[in-house]
This record gives sequence, C-alpha cells and structure tokens, in this order.
Amino acid sequence: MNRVSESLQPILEEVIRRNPAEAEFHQAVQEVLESLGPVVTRHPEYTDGEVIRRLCEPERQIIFRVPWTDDAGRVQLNRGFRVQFSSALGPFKGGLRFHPSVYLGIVKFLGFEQIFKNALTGLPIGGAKGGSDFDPKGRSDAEVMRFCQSFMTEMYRHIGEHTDVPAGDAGVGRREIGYLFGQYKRITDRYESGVLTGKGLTWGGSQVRTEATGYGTVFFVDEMLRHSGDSFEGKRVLVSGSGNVAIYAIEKVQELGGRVIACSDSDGFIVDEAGIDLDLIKEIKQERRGRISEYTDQRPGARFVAGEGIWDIPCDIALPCATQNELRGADATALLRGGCRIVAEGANMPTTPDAIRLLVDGGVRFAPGKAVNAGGVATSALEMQQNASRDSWAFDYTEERLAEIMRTLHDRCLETADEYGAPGDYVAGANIAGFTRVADAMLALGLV
Ligand code: NDP
Ligand code: 2IT
Repeated sequence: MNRVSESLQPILEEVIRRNPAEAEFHQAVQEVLESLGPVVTRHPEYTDGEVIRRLCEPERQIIFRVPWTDDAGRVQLNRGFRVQFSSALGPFKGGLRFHPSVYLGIVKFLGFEQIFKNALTGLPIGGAKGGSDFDPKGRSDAEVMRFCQSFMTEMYRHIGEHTDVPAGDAGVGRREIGYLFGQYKRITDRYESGVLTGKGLTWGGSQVRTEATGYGTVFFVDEMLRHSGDSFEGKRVLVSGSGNVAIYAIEKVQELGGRVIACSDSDGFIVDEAGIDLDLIKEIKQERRGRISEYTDQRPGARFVAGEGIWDIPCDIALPCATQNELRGADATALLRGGCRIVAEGANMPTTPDAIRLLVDGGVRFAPGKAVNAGGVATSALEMQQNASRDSWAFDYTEERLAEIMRTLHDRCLETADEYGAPGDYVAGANIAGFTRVADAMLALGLV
C-alpha cells in the first residue's frame, strides 16, 4: 500500500489540525490521499486550483438541537447533523445515520467518502451525510415518529430536490424516511417526492432501493470473480451485520449459488454450516427488530457466539456489512489463515488500514466500500429520475440498471488502476476515478 506522498502531506496535516479529535474523518482523508500521489504529478492543475484542499472542507456543515418527548412524557434531547460536502456534480446526496456513536467526525468521514462514491456511479449527484446520536433501539414507533418530526423541523430548510437529497443509512430505513417525508410535506405544503430517497413503493419510492446496496455489493464481487474465470458457486461466504445491507447481500449470494455460513449483530454472530436461513433472519431482524441470538432457538444445528470473532471462521469470501473499523489487523490475519481470497466492503470503511495492508500483502483481492456499496446511492439516483418524470419502473428493469451500473463501476476502477500503474488495485482505481471526475467538475465551475 502507498503512503501519502510528500506533496500531499501538508494537506493531511491541515485536515488533522483544522478538525481535531475526528479520527474517522482523518482516516478517510488519509486513505484517499494515499492514492492521489500519481494523480497530482500528472495533473498539476489540481494542485494549482487547490482542488484537494477545497474538497476536504465541506461546503456547509449544519449542527442542530433535536428535542422530543418520549412515551413517558419526558423531554429527550439529541444532536442532529447534516454535512453538505460537495455539490460539484449534482445536488448534495447521502444518507442519514441514527446511532448513539454518531458525532461530527463520523458524519464527516461518511460525507467525504460519499463524494467519491457518488462520482464513481457516473450519475449527477454530489456528496453529503447526516444523522443523529439518537438510538432507535427499544424505542416505540411513536417515539421514532416524534424524533423524526423534530429532526425534520430543523433540517427541512436545508434540503430540497435540487439542493440536498437525504436517504437512509444505519438506523434509518423506510419507517424513518416515511416520518421524515411526512413532516417535510406538512411544513412545506409540497409533495416534493425527490427530496428524500428510500421511500415506500406506494408513495414515490423505487423498486430495488431496499435491496440495492446488498445486491450491488454482490454484483460487484461477482464481477471480480468473473474476471478470474470464477463464480459464487459453492463459495463459503461470511457476512457481518444483519441489517439492510447484510440481508440483501446474503439473499443475492444465495441466489448466485454461494453459501453464507455466518452473520452477526452488535451482540455476536451465528454460524450455520447448512447455510443461513434468510427468511428466519428477516423475521427476527426486520419484522420483530429482535436479536441475532434468537436464530438458534429455531435452528438447533446453528450456534451463537457472543462478542467478536466472525472473521475466525474459514471462508472464501468475506463481506463486512456492519460498521466502520469492524475488521482489524488480527481479523485480517484470521481471514488469511482461514483461506479467504476476496474481501469486499458492503459497509463504509469497515476495514482498518493495517488490516487492508495485511490482506493485500497476503494476496487477498480487496475492494473498498466506496466502489462496492455504491449500488445503494446509485439506485437512489434512479429513484430521483423516476420522481422527476413522475414514473415508476418495474423491478426487473431497475435491477438490470443497477447490475449494469455495478459492472461499469467495477471496470472503471480496474481501468483507472491500470492507467495509473497500479493494476488490480481496486483502492487506487476507486479513489482516482472518483476524485478525477469531481475534480474536473470543480475546475470547470470556477472558484466556488
Ligand atoms: P442497519 O442499521 O440496517 O444494520 C446495521 C447492522 O450492523 C445491524 O445488524 C447492527 O446490529 C450491525 N452492527 C452494528 N455495529 C456492529 C458491530 N460493531 N459488530 C457487529 N454488527 C454490528 O444498517 P445498514 O445495513 O443500512 O448499514 C450497514 C453499513 O452499510 C453501514 O456502514 C452503512 O454506512 C453502509 N451503507 C449502507 C447503505 C444503505 O443503503 N443502507 C448504502 C451504503 C453503505 P444491531 O442490530 O445490534 O445494531
Ligand atoms: O452510504 C451510502 O451510500 C448510503 N447510505 C446511501 C445514500 C443514499 O443517498 O442512498
């Protein structure tokens, strides 16, 4: 793996100095800068125009108070964020995360990644992220609704179909998007479908958006396999998490003939050598909002292990689909020991830099989240297209559009890696292809 080149080192130092105590943001910036050395050597105009420094500074950052009342009538207080990073390629676009760990550094790392991911899709969308330290776990629907209404009562003035289009991320799914959209509609008196994506199918949503991130992840890996004359058939696959991304990744792996033997939640993981029963996972995690440990009640052949350790299980392919920095150095060593050949990130930045180094040095083919999980936001952009034309497309047609986007994106990464002397390096390919697309637009738009 590269290090940040000498000419870019001052930019990283400036980011660290200007954004103190935001470790995840520093990590995301460093990972991109590590790829850009050869780009600025070949294109001095990016340095002359201070394109990289400008990209590291969000266009606008909004932090706001979110007061709400719980079911017992007590006043609760959370903090809301929307970081609008770059609108060079289109309206700001990116999800909202509701999780107690959310703070400015998490929102900025996600927003920064989103710029390059969205650029890679080839679609007209800028980059943003938002969310709150609100914890939806254990909250009633009525509490989640009141929280969402309060959140939107501030956020509505900063978004719009041509300005900024939020969507879901961890902790934000169709239920939350519904409450947010309802409040936006009420405050503005506008049925502005294109202001949020991930909507329900009867009120402006797109087919395949729910499945898109997980399906897209597997389409990307399928393309990696095809390039080496291989396929998912008979492969042992580990998927961490059991949320939106994990569930639909598991579904598509199974459709393509792979065997998913483990998945997890924040309590621990389950191992089912017979292959995960996805209907049961959906019932536990989607319908009941329960815990993954309940799986073994109905599948006596499976076992639940509390805590970490999913990456110790021997596998061919690992798909981290839960959260940032969940796959660390020791996990990479365990994966190598277990025979893993491919690691592809369904989540955003789930692999630590030292783990990536170990995997790549060990001969594993590694693909980064900004490329692998781009199917979610790409399908959000397809939802925006449908909303703009007041149309709705069939499932199969939309899925084929997604598959085509993922194939093109995969090839764009490999071609760009080749062009910059790093054949087969998906990290370099994704960072450079995403960066050059947004950088060229920034230069064309002048100093704004
Ligand atoms: P969800 O909230 O639907 O699910 C997250 C899952 O990860 C849950 O099963 C959660 O468990 C689990 N999890 C969280 N922390 C840990 C941990 N430390 N160890 C093990 N499991 C954990 O989120 P999504 O599936 O939507 O998002 C997952 C990742 O994918 C995030 O990084 C997100 O940014 C990224 N992503 C999401 C997209 C989308 O369209 N939704 C698009 C692109 C990327 P528990 O139930 O215990 O909380
Ligand atoms: O990380 C991501 O790409 C998302 N959470 C999806 C964003 C979107 O706007 O659909």
